Amino acid sequence: MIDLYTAATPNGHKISIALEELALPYKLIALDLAKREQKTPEFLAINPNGRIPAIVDRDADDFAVFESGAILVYLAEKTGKLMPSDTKGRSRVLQWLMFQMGGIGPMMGQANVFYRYLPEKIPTAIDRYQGESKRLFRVLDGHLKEHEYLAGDYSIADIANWAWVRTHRWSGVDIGDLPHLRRWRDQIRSRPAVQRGIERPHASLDLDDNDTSKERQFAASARSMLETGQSNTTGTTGNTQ
Ligand SMILES: N[C@@H](CCC(=O)N[C@@H](CS)C(=O)NCC(=O)O)C(=O)O
Repeated sequence: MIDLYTAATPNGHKISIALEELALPYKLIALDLAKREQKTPEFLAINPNGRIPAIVDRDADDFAVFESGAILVYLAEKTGKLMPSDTKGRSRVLQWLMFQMGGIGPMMGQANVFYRYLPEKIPTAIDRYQGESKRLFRVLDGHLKEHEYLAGDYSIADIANWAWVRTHRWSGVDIGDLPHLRRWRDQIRSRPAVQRGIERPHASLDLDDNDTSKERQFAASARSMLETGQSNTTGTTGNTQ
């Protein structure tokens, strides 16, 4: 059994999707980020960075893993699924996984902070992070023009990137002119395990609809995390990068 510490965010969804795809039994432990449950001493013992997601593998001497990319690799290697084991195939998956971890996630996370959460609107910062997110989306679109998935068969690289790309509207980045990215987004969204994964720990803001009151609520809760985090020694920024 795997304990999954999570919340309804893109990084959390990567892991619930992977666990659903792999049909691994898991126990969900939903942390309320606005109540700072990710900063308790108990959770910091599992993830010293004080952020979700994290897992504890009860079948492997309570081995704890934090950082969503590292968790995905751990789960893929544990099961021998969602990532090939040959050197080149594995490297291709890791390249697109790192692309998400080092690019898509941080850029969209900062776009959310400047576009949605901070009360002060700084146009150059918004343009910078939305522009860089869009540039990265174009890279994905160009690759997906020639490939069904990012790295050979459907893999943890697709899961990691998809969990963020689906939230493009929240970051204010349009994908109307990126047909291959939209094809891939829709194809992955149709997978039953993916649909279950994004409902864990509970249904999140539906990023494809325009419910402004829910949006306001979600942004207010993220904003409060951002503000309370400023003086905290664990360096929280309340964002989802
Ligand atoms: N690089 C980390 C990022 C984790 C992260 O930013 N998690 C966010 C939610 S998606 C979080 O826990 N935010 C709460 C906080 O900053 O206190 C990963 O991929 O696991």
